[in-house]
Amino acid sequence: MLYTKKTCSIGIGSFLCLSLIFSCENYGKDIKNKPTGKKAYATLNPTKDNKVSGEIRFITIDKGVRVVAQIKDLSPGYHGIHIHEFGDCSAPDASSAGGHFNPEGNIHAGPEDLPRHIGDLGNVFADRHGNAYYDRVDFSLSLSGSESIIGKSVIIHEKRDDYVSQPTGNAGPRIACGVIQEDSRK
Ligand SMILES: [Cu+2]
Ligand SMILES: [Zn+2]
Repeated sequence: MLYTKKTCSIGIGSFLCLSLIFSCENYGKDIKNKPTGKKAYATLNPTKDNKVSGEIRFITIDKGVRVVAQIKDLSPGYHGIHIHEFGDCSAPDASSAGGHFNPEGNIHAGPEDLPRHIGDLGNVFADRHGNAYYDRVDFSLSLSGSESIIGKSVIIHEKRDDYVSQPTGNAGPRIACGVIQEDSRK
């Protein structure tokens, strides 16, 4: 009787303890991804003769900017994604968006490389249905100050960014474009 009771209380004890650990972990995660500053977004629209569209969001968190994008109607495989220097998608081929956003005059590279263009976000990967999902924390982006990305544009390319070819990663034509705007929604 006593033995059973003891086992039971140990059981409940560990359960409570485990739940506490798990909820603490989740609590920590929430804190880590909690917006701590400005947010921004861009609606991606297809350039002429393309049908690619999507949305990208930028959320300032504790140590960087979380970038989350959802893009559809791509050809399967990798496609370059960059922030370009002008918030102007008006040209049919989006050439009006200019080159990669690069206020520090660095070389073109991959998103995890330093130095790199601030705009070098790498590639999105589209599945066989043409859907791509991108979610990473970037430590070079900023939504405020002189190198803010607000008012710039996001471009999706037809080809994979090779992270090496200068100054564009040889990512080919621009297939979607969107202007980055501050998101004041709560
Ligand atoms: Cu680009
Ligand atoms: Zn670049």
